[in-house]
Order: sequence, then structure tokens, then C-alpha cells
Amino acid sequence: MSKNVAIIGQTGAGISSLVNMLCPDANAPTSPNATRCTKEGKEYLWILEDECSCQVHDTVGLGEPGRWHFSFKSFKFVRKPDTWQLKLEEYLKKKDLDLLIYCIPGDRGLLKKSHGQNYGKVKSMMGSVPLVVVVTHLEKFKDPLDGWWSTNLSILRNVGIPETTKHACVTTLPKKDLENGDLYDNSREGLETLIRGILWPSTGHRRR
Ligand SMILES: Nc1nc2c(ncn2[C@@H]2O[C@H](COP(=O)(O)OP(=O)(O)OP(=O)(O)O)[C@@H](O)[C@H]2O)c(=O)[nH]1
Ligand SMILES: [Mg+2]
Repeated sequence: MSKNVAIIGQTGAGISSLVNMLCPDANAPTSPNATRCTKEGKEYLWILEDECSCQVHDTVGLGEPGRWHFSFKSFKFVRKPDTWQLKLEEYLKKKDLDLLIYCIPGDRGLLKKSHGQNYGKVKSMMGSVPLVVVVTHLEKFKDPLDGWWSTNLSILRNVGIPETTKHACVTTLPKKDLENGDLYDNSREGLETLIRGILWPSTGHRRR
């Protein structure tokens, strides 16, 4: 029943924080600095109830999409991949992945076109692996966190993430940093429900 799940996204989206939420013993390094923190992919074990387990992969974050240049090979304009994209691709291709979780920040002003462009890149890079979205940075969202998605459909459309994408809406801040600890528990549960629904559909959803 062991599976491989990679957490991916643009640098700073909360990739490593999400790993720590799923695997509380992981202690994957996180940082508020402007410079990137995770420079190599690394896997951590997540043991769920009922003997399910996962290798959860913390990965290098993607940068802004590279510049356009004309490729004489394909005879069209293409974006030059940045070194972090190449590094991520190399890491992911070596793993036998069952699921990709793409993090985007949902806080006002943080979600940009580049998040959608990178989503498109990952989709074409890893086409056959299921790809879901986790919206992070939602601790200030007033309604139930799940409501973020339906409230922001026009923004999702604008950045190019299909509204039908399977998703969870969360905060990945540690419980100790939240005034309302329920937000942490709800976020964790929402994540587990999303992941279980794809990896082990027969084990039943714990919520919704
Ligand atoms: N407010 C808020 N901050 C968050 C959330 N998730 C992560 N952060 C903060 O954002 C910063 C970056 O988080 P990381 O988990 O290191 O992000 P990352 O995507 O792994 O970034 P790199 O490894 O640098 O590419 C840290 O200071 C986190 O505490 C969230 O849901 N809400
Ligand atoms: Mg990181």
C-alpha cells in the first residue's frame, strides 16, 4: 500500500511546510527569506492509519518561467527552462510517482500568472501522473477554507488553472503559529481526504 507523492510548486508557495504538515517528524527546512530554502529534493515517510503509507517528496521550487527564445529544432518560440525546473524534472523522473501536489498561495496578491504557467509546465512534463492543487496561505480567509476555490474561480481562470482540478484549501502554518488551532486540524484533514481519495479510494473519505 506504499505510494509516492511529490509536493511541488513555485518557490515560497509552502512546499516544505506542506511536507511537515503531512509528516510531523520530517522537520523539512522552511524559511521566510527571499532566497530559496530547499535546494535538493528529499523524501520523508508518512504513515497513515490502516497500514497505508507514503513517501512524501519535498522538492526544489520552480522559478519564474524562463525567457522566450526561438527554437530552430521545433521551429517555434519556446520558453528556456530555468535550472530549477531541470533539477525538479530530473528528480521527479527518477521516482515512480503516484501523485503530484501543486501548491499555490491563495492570499491576496500572491497568486500570479507564473503559477499557472508553471502548472502547465508540470502537466506537460509529468502528463500521466495525477496532478492536484493545494491552495496555501489561507489562515486569514474568513469563510470555511474550502470556500476559497468557488470564490476565486475567475482568478483561477485568469492564471490558467482549470476550475475542475481536484484541490484542497489550507493553511500550512504550524499549529503553534495559528490563533485558531482548528484551522490546522481542518487543513490537515482536508489534505488527507484529498490524497486518500486518489491513492486509496476504497479506504473511504474521512470528510465531506
Ligand atoms: N502565512 C502563511 N505562511 C506560510 C504558509 N505556508 C508556508 N508559509 C511560510 O512561507 C515561508 C516559505 O515556506 P516554505 O515551506 O519554506 O516554502 P517553499 O515553497 O518550500 O520554499 P523554498 O524551499 O524556499 O523554495 C515560510 O516562512 C513559511 O512559514 C501558509 O499557509 N500561510
Ligand atoms: Mg522548501
